[in-house]
Amino acid sequence: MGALLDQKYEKLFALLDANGDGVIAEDDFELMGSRVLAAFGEERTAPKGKEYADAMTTYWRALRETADADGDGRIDKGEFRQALRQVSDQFDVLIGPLYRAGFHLADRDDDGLVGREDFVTVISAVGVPEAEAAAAFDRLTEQGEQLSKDQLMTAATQYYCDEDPANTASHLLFGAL
Ligand SMILES: [Ca+2]
Ligand SMILES: [Ca+2]
Repeated sequence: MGALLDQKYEKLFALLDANGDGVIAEDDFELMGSRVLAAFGEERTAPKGKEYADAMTTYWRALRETADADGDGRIDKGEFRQALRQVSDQFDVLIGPLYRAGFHLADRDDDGLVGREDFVTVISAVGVPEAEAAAAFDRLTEQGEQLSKDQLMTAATQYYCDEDPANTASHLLFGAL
């Protein structure tokens, strides 16, 4: 695996290990999902809350089925890196839904655009410091005021799948590597 992808997956592991115990398990997804929904005051039963919770489940199941060879429900860093590489091959169906759902949560007025404050809310809810989340927004929008869903999905796809160092804004979606 290329060094850049490795660095990005390392960052994702640290964020997804929401309870910080060194492995990724279902409780981490529960915790992260709760934090994100709470940040927007959204219930799991509401349409956007359900979309997000379902997308978390899809992502977790894909990881578990790919990575958890011994079936103990815990994924360590090495297993994670290998599995994510495979899962990312099906980004659109296994990972993309989570980013679309996150965008929908942040797009409170449903106009297809997300402003800086709501972007910072969702990105910091997954564990990125606010200042880094704000800087990520400014890079992605090239200092613009609103982020489109296409811009976010391009950035997310490149984060998981792309190793071209020129795509800096995407690689720094979750802050410094
Ligand atoms: Ca954990
Ligand atoms: Ca909006």
